[in-house]
Amino acid sequence: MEGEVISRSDLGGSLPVENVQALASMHLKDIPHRYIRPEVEFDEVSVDESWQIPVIDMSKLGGTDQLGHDDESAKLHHACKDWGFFQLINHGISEAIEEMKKVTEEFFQLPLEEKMACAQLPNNLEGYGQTFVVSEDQKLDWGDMLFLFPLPVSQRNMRFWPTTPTAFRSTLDKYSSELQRVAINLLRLMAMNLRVDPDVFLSLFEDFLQGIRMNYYPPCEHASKVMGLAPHSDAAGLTLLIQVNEVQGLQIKKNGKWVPIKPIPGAIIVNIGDVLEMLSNGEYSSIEHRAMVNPKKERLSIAGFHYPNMKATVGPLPDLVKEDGAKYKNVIFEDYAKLYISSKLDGKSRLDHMKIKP
Ligand SMILES: O=C(O)CCC(=O)C(=O)O
Repeated sequence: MEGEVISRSDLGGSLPVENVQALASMHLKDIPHRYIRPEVEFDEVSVDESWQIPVIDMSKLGGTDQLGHDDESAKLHHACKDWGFFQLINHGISEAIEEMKKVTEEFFQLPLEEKMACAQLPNNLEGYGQTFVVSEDQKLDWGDMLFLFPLPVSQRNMRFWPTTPTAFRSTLDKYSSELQRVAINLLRLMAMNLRVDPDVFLSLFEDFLQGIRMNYYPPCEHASKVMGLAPHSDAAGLTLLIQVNEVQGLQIKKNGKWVPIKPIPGAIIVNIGDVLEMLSNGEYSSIEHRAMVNPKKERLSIAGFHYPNMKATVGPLPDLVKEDGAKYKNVIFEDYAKLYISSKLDGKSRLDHMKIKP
């Protein structure tokens, strides 16, 4: 797998659509029908405030070659099995996070023409625009995003990296490597919890492809009728997300209900992606989630996706296939990524394609 070039342009892209921040600034009485999602009003949202994702303390998890505090490792294992989502505190990268939040806010505040210097090109995922728009009649998300592949460094396409604010590039450079360090530590600990060889597990992630998606959701007077980001699970192995401002909007699906996540200030929200669900033969769950919009305030978030090598074969690890057999097919990650990108966001439907029917 060494030296494989990740030809991101081969992965496909999205159809171009209107800039939502510009659309929102017009304060239209009625918003275009493509943004209206009738189903939102009927979805059940949990009002039980005590129902929250687990909190994991990284400082209690030990080093990279040993299991740390048994209780905290067990908590991590249960968070991955039962929730597929948790908040990570004491992760040690607070300074990089704060700096990244600042440049992200500054980027989205730029005039549209300046942001468009980083606009997506046809059939390319990276840049400023939108993703997962694959047909002209599909419903649209109430948000814009800037997506970049900061790692591996050799694969960076600086064409899409903002030069304003001036600190953007150096800040993302620092943030992406610190975030990757946290992701690798977590993956190693998860491998140990799953009782698989951490080196074998991590070798699937060789080259450590990382995507960073900066989301901007403008306020919407019809917030109860639109969605910032449609329900989906992530294709990645592991996603590490931060909220840029205090506006909530992330919801996860649990027992048929949408559970709003209350971010702990400074925490990283971690979630299991489809790849980890497949590798763990379903022991860990990739959870459906969505982003809702605020009627009055803009919302920003930054998702960091940690993918396996594009040429890696992803499927249940032999040690985790028990008597009931493999629950997922094997797939080359590049093929899964193409399938993921070429379809609209639709819950866990793409992962369902990988399931072996009993
Ligand atoms: O904005 C959020 O909280 C969720 C973002 C997300 O799910 C994504 O970028 O894939």
